[in-house]
Amino acid sequence: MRLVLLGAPGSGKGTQATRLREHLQVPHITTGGMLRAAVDAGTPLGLVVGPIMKAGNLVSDELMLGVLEERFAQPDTRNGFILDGYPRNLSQANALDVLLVRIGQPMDLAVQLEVDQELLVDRLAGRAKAEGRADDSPEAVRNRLRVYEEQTAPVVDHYRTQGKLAHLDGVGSLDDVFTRILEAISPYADVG
Ligand code: B4P
Repeated sequence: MRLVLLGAPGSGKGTQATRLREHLQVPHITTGGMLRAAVDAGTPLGLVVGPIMKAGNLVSDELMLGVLEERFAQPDTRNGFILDGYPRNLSQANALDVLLVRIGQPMDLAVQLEVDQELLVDRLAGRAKAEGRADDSPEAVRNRLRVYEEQTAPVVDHYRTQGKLAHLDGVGSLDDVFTRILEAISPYADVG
């Protein structure tokens, strides 16, 4: 199964991807997670992207493509993947199409999780309290939601046009949302 998860910050992409990884037994590729690991380790990449992420802005397309290409060069991606956090704009969506065709792994489906903005803000405020993530401050969250509307929302149409979009309600319990995703991906995966 080759799956892309789309949705605003706080829509549950990372949360559901973790569950899907166990279920589908394919790697969860999280660009946000990879960048946070680089920041925590103080690598040259981390030093560059740390302030950008803290402000809730997008890291440059060029840097992100490098990170992604390196990840897809790992052998564990050959039997499928769950991609979470990429693409975040149309240029990344086009670059991803090219990359996946080049490695002979065109994606099966993009799943979009739809959640109202008010609920997104509540969820991220909850995570800010629980985890203290640098980009969950109220100011960064406002910016991330704005960046999503301006740059990432058009990616949904990119996949709709390709006939590869499943648009799902992301509101409800973690189990409810997970069940909706399993139903949407069932034609593409042996998910039991
Ligand atoms: P990400 O790590 O992708 O952050 P995110 O959009 O907030 O989503 P995340 O997956 O973490 O949260 P989730 O919705 O699961 O990106 C962080 C930053 O990295 C970006 O701002 C950018 O700077 C950079 N970046 C990453 N990829 C990039 C790219 N391709 N190009 C450029 N820059 C890039 O969950 C949020 C909260 O909601 C959690 O607390 C969770 O418990 C809760 N929640 C989830 N589902 C719920 C439910 N059903 N009910 C109640 N709460 C729920």
